[in-house]
Amino acid sequence: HVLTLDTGLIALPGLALPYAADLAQAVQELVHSAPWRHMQVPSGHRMSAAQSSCGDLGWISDEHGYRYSPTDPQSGLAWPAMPVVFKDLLARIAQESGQGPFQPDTCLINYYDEQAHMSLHQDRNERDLQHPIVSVSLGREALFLWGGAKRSDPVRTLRLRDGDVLVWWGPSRMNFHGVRRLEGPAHPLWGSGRVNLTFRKAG
Ligand code: MD3
Ligand code: FE
Repeated sequence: HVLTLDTGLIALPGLALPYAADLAQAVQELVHSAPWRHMQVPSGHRMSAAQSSCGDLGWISDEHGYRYSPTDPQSGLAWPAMPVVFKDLLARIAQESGQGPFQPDTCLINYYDEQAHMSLHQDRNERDLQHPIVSVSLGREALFLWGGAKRSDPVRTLRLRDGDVLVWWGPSRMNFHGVRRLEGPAHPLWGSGRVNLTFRKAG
């Protein structure tokens, strides 16, 4: 079912669950080619969530700033292609949400362990901010922080569970957001961590 949470934000709880086994295998293969890494942010800190990317572009961060790159700076090679199961899932999300077809040229893959979090931020490195962002939560539950268009706006908390899909566009696309911490028990397939996929059209 589809829940409208705000203008430009819908949730599709558990929609990715039937894809879990194939997604787990695809992520495992992806991180074989483009291993998990903790990017450095311009302030010099290392992000606590580990990341990888696939598609024509990948999100990177270093001492010079945040941007999208056609190559993985760690290998100098193109990012791995978007796995078929990612595209299949995205087609299902488009069908169910009525917001597609999505034309992502990248999927950023975040991995959270027990200690990881993601500070409140906006996503604005994409060339055209009109394109929706689709996020897919896999594995352990997370306490998600969901603010407004200004950093100072009040922040709500939302529990993101295994298989939950969110589609963000319009005014919600610019909401500040973050991940406070993981919650709940380990997951039979994903273990004590959590994986989040965000599909974007960045270029
Ligand atoms: C709202 N990821 O990768 S998913 C990120 O759980 C990111 O890993 C979090 O924030 C995670 O940038 C949150 C939900 C999400 C993702 C992207 C958004 C919400 C968003 C982009 C714009 C607005
Ligand atoms: Fe984000």
